[in-house]
Amino acid sequence: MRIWTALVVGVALASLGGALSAQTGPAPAAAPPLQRQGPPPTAELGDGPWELQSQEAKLHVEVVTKGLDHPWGMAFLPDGSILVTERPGRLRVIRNGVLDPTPIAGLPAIYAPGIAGLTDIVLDPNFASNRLIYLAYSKAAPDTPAGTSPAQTDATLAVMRAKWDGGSTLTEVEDIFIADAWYGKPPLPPKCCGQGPASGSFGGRLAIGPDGKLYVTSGDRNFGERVQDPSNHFGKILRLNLDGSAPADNPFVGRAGYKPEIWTIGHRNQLGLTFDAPTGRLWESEFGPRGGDEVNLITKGGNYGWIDVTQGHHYNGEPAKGIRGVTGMTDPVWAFPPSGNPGNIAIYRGSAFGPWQGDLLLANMSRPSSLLRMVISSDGHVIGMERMLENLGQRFRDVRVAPDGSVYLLTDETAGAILRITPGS
Ligand SMILES: [Ca+2]
Repeated sequence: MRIWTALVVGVALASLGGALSAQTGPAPAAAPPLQRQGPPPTAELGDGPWELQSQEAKLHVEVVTKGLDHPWGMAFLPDGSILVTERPGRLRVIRNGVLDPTPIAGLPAIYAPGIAGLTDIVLDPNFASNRLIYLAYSKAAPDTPAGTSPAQTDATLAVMRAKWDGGSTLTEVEDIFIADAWYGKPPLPPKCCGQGPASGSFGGRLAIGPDGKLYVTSGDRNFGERVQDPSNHFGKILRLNLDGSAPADNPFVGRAGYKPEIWTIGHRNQLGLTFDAPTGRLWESEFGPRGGDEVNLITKGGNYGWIDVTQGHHYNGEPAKGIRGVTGMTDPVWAFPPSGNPGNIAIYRGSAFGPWQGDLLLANMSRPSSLLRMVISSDGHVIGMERMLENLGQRFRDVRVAPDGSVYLLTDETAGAILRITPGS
C-alpha cells in the first residue's frame, strides 16, 4: 500500500513538474499581454451521469439539479436535505434530491450587481436543536434612496443570522456583523494598479471552526490600498463569536488602530475557506491579480501580503513591491501560474475515496474548468496535483465533502447545477 501510494504521488508530481519549479524560480520579468476579449461561452451541461477514470479512483458523476442561478454555497442538513444560496439573492432547499421550486422567503435586501450578492451559508453547530443558520451577503448602505444605481451605491459585506424551521420562510433575521468596508459611491478615490470595480471582491466565504467561532472572508473590494490598514475590514479574514462580536482571544484585541474582529491581514478576494478537523489547519483560496491566485494556510495574526506582496502581476502591468520571502509576510502554500481562478476548497476526509485522504479539492472557475485535487504533505506542502472533470466544460464555484464521503460541486452558471461524485464501478 505504501509503495503504491508513493508511486501514485510520483506520477502526479511528474505531471506537475513545470508548475512546481515555478513556485521557487524567479518571477517573470515582464507581465504577459492582457487578453481583453470576453470569456468563451460555457458548454451546456449534459444530463449525465458520467463514468470517469481519474488517477486514483473511478468517478460516477450525476446531476442533482440544473435549476439554480449562479449557486454559491451549500450546507448539508442533518436530515439529508441541502440548503443552497444563489448569488442574485435567493436561498433554496433540496429535499430527497429534489429542488423545491419556491425559494425560502425572508432574506433582507441584497446588493447583487456583478459578482456581488448572496454568498455563503453555514449551519450553527447546534443547528439540530436551535435551527440557526448564518449567511454572508453584500449590502447597500441603509440610507441609499430607492432606485439608486449600483454604481452610485456604497456597499459592504454583512453576515446575517436567521432561524429556519424547515418551512417556507426565515424568522428572527438579523445582521450580526456589518464590515467596516463601505465603499462604492462616487466620487471614488484614485487607485493604483488597474484594479476593478467596487462592486467586486467581497470575499464572503464562511466557516465554523473547531473552536465554535465563525470565520469570515472579507475581500479587498478592488481597493487594495486599504488592505494593509488594520483599522478597517478590507481584505481581512475575520473571527467572530456566533453573535457577531469579537472573541477576546483574537490576535489584535485591545491594540490601538486594529479592528478586534481581525484574524489575518493582507488578502485580496478569498473565495475558499475550510477547516481540516484532523490537523486543525485552516485553508484558504484567494483570487490574486493576474497569475497571483493562491492557496494559503491561515495562522492567527498572519499577514498574507496583499497589496504589497504578490506572485502575480497587477492588471496595469505595474510591478508588485514584493514577490515572496518578504519579512513579516506569509507566502502562499501554492501560487497558480498562470491562473487558478479558485473557488471554494475542501480537504477530503471520507470513506468513499480512500486514496484521497487529506487531499485538498479546489473548485476551479477557468473556462473550461476542473476540480483540482492537490496532494498535501504532512507538513502542509503541495506535492502533487490532478485536474478532473475538465470534459464537463463547467465553471465550478463550490466543492464540499458530504457526510457520506461523496463530493458535491456547484457550477457557477446561469443554469447552475449541483453535481454529486461517488465511486464509479
Ligand atoms: Ca498573498
